[in-house]
Amino acid sequence: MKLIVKKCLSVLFLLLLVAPLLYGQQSCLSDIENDFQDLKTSLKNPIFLDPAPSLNYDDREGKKVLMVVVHHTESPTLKSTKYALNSSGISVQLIVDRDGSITLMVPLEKRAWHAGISYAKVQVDNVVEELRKLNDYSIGIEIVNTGLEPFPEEQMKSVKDLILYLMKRFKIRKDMIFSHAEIGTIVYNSAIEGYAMRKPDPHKLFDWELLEKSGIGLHIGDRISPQDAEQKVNEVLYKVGDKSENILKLKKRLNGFFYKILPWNDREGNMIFPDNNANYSNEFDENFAWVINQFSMHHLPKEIRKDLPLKLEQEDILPEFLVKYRNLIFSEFLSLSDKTQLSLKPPFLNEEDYKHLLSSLAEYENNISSDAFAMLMYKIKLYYDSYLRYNIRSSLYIPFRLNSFEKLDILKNEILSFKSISPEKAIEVSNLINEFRSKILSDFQNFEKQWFQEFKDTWKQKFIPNMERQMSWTALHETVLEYLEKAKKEV
Ligand SMILES: *[C@@H]1O[C@H](CO)[C@@H](O)[C@H](O)[C@H]1NC(C)=O
Ligand SMILES: *[C@@H]1O[C@H](CO)[C@@H](O)[C@H](O)[C@H]1NC(C)=O
Ligand SMILES: CC(=O)N[C@H]1CO[C@H](CO)[C@@H](O)[C@@H]1O
Ligand SMILES: [Zn+2]
Repeated sequence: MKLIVKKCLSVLFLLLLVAPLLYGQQSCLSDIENDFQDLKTSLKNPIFLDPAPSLNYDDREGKKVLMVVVHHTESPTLKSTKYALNSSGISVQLIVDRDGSITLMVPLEKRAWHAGISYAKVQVDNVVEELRKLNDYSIGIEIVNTGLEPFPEEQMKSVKDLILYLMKRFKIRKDMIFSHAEIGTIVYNSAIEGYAMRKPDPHKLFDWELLEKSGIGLHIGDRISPQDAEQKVNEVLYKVGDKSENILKLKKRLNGFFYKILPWNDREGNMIFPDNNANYSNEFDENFAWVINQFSMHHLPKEIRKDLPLKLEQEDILPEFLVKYRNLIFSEFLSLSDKTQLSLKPPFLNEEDYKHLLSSLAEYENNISSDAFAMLMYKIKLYYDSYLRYNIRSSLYIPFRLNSFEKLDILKNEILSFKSISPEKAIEVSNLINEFRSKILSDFQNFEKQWFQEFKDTWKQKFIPNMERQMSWTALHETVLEYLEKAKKEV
């Protein structure tokens, strides 16, 4: 940093002689360095600069910064967060670590890629607009948190200071501070043949009340007593499945407050936009339950919010049947290994080639062993523990599967290139390996099918009904909404 400034100053000195008034000292620093200096001057918190590759962000194309979107990272550390962002080719302007330190990664005026599919109905220069693709209008803050733990005080304090700084610098209104969960809309996901909320971050333990006390965002906070809140929760006005004009009114009210009521896309993948004045049904359907979930995670009072699920799904959908496939594939390998050894035992191979064969088999065993499967299970579990649980993907075990086949090719080539193998034995062993290959291929395919099916069934039979019960509309939601509408008018 110092070096750049020095070099700049000397250039500046020359320029000043030639063209005074043309260049200010600021022009010597890049945008991100200017932001960094300004943050360091304005905030007491430790600030770090670690620019993201410019490939991972771009220009706002003339759009103005209007809002802040907060996230939790899911990744357990600052380092793993940076790695995860970069390796997915995405970005965020700022990351706040557990100790409260702040890392600046993207120039604040630039468009980082953190909000994805998103929507908010907001006021821009006194006109109500439905905005989508909120990366254009927002500054993103990632908060290091696995999604399963509280946010430390130090960290919350830095988030607060940072948002106050951004509000002041970009003239962001206090009602324009959003969670990723509530702007992230609902989408149709063909893998589960159903609708899902895209993002659950930051989770229910995020301290919205602290922010609101400092003039950030709208929240009912302690304007309702825990006793009153508790009592209202038990007063159920509507629940999933109900139909009424009041539910229709409520949908319009929530859209007026900023939420997207209809999903982002329909079953055919067509985008549903605009939402405003759309033909809402008067039913409290599954999609609306998701909207209520989005609203609840941010706006219910702390004492009530704590009873929402921390993760979106409470059902553990870890495929027990994995063990069955592990044993099946491993026993098929053992059988291949036995048959190959029996077929190629000296004198059919010379001693040297036979030793080589045994070590090649052992190496392959390593790749398809119980240990390798245990690793696969562990990864799947991690995946289920994280927020993408509702979005099944096969990408986790595809490398494992590919690896099994690639390494099998290597094994086969090694065996066929032994000097002492006869043409007849080469054919015999080739056939054994090919047979093994088609068996484990069908095992993997069955595994995939069963896993997906199990996931879908659990999703539909257990998770969705649970979620719907949690989201039964209560008098509390209406009370909170009433407060928020009033507070918004006063912004
Ligand atoms: C970011 O990702 C790019 C492309 O994958 C890679 O070349 C680069 O080394 C990564 N940078 C960091 C800091 O990890
Ligand atoms: C509005 O929705 C109802 C029920 O879903 C449907 O019958 C009607 O045709 C829709 N009207 C318009 C204008 O889309
Ligand atoms: C997935 C897996 O188990 N891969 C292993 C395959 O075998 C090589 C060599 O034995 C190991 O380095 C890999 O980790
Ligand atoms: Zn997020």
